[in-house]
Amino acid sequence: MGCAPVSGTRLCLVGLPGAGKTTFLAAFWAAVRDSSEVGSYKITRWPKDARYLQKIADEWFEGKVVERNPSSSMEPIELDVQSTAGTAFSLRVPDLSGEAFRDAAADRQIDPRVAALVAECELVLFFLSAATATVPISLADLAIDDEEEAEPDEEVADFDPDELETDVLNGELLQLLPALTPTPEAPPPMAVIVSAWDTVDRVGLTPTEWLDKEQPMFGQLLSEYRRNAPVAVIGISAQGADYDKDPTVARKPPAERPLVVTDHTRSTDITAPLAWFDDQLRDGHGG
Ligand SMILES: Nc1nc2c(ncn2[C@@H]2O[C@H](COP(=O)(O)OP(=O)(O)O)[C@@H](O)[C@H]2O)c(=O)[nH]1
Ligand SMILES: [Mg+2]
Repeated sequence: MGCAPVSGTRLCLVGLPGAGKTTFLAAFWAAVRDSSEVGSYKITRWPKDARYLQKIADEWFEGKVVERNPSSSMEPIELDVQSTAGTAFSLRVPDLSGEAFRDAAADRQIDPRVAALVAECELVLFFLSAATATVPISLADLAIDDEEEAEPDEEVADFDPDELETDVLNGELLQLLPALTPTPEAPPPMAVIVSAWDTVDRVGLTPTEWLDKEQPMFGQLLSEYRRNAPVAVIGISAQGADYDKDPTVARKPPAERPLVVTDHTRSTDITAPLAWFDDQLRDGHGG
C-alpha cells in the first residue's frame, strides 16, 4: 500500500486447532476493511498477500464458518496496526499451525519454524474455545450435573493427541511457551482469549471465573504465569453467535457483531486485547 513498514511490537496468536484464531482474524479484518479503522486502530501495513484474509473475512461477513486453512501453509500472516495513541503492533499469525501447537503440547516437541515465531513475539494472544473445552474425565466427574452426565465409555486413550482434553493440552502449551522465548523468567504479557464466548455468556461467570471453573489445570498454570508477566482473560465471540442458532447475526454491521467481555466490561470492540496490550506497554511491561 505504499506505507513504509512499521516495526511495531510483535504480537503472536497461538492456540490449538479449533481455538478460534482464524475467526478472530476474519472478524478483525472485516471490521477494519469496512471502515479503515476499528476501535482506535488502523492498518498501517497490509499483508503481502491479503487474499486469504479477504476470503475468511468474506466468509465471516456472510455468516459462514471460516474455512480451515491447510496445515501445510506455514507462511505467517503479518500486518501492522497502529493505535490513535501511537502504539504500533506487528501482528504475526502463524495461522497454520493449530496442529503444530497440538503436537507441541502432546509431545513437547515444537516445529522449529513455530518455535522461531514464538521466540520473537513480545505479546501473546492465547486462544482457547469455550465451545469445545474439555477436562479429564476424573475431574469432570467431580462437578457433574444432571444435564451433562459423563459417558463412561467416553474414557479416552492417553496417547492420541486428538483425544487429549483441552485443559491438559492448553496447560502443556502454556508451560512450553516461556522456554521458547529469550527470557523464560520474564515471558511476554499474555491475553488469554476464551473464544466462542456466546456459548457460555448466559452462565453469568466472568471470563476468569469461567476459566478457573471449566479449565482448572490451565487456570492454575495461568496464575503461575501471571507471577512473571501481566495476564488478562477476555471472552470473545468473534462470530457474535452460533450461526445455526442465530443466523440473523450476519445482518449486523461488522463492527457491531462481536461480543467482547472482560472481567469488568462488555462491548463489541474486537480490538480489546490490543487496547490491553497498549496499557501494558504504557505501564512499562513487555518490551
Ligand atoms: N459459537 C461460536 N463458534 C465460534 C466462534 N468463533 C469460532 N467458532 C467456531 O470454532 C471453530 C474453530 O474456529 P477457527 O477460527 O477455525 O479456529 P482456529 O483453528 O484456531 O483457527 C469453528 O467451527 C468456528 O465456527 C464464536 O464466536 N462463536
Ligand atoms: Mg485456523
